[in-house]
Amino acid sequence: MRSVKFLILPFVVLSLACSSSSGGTATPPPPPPPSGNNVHVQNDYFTPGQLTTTAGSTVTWTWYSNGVSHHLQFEDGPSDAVRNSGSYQRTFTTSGTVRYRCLIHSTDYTSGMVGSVVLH
Ligand SMILES: [Cu+2]
Repeated sequence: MRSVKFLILPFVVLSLACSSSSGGTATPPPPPPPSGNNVHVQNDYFTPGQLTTTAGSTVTWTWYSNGVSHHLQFEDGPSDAVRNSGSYQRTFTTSGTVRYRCLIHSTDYTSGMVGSVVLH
């Protein structure tokens, strides 16, 4: 009898811990804020929306979108494939401002899911 109690108790504790999250789909915690030349692709925005760095820098966009697809289209031409995970890198060689957007969640480079890289 005593050994049965010891088997059941951990199971009950685990069940209670798991039932505290509501709903069926667990949402992972938000990622820590990006630092350096990093941008997070989230739903439906970029963090930071404007990244300031130096010409010659490589910027990395990493998807934290919980499986939702987003896309990068740069105003000066390059684009990434539509994706829902992973990352994309681009090296900027000249100074100036390059705007970009997610084609799925914006209609132009000024509203919706838009961002920019300012290069000095
Ligand atoms: Cu998007």
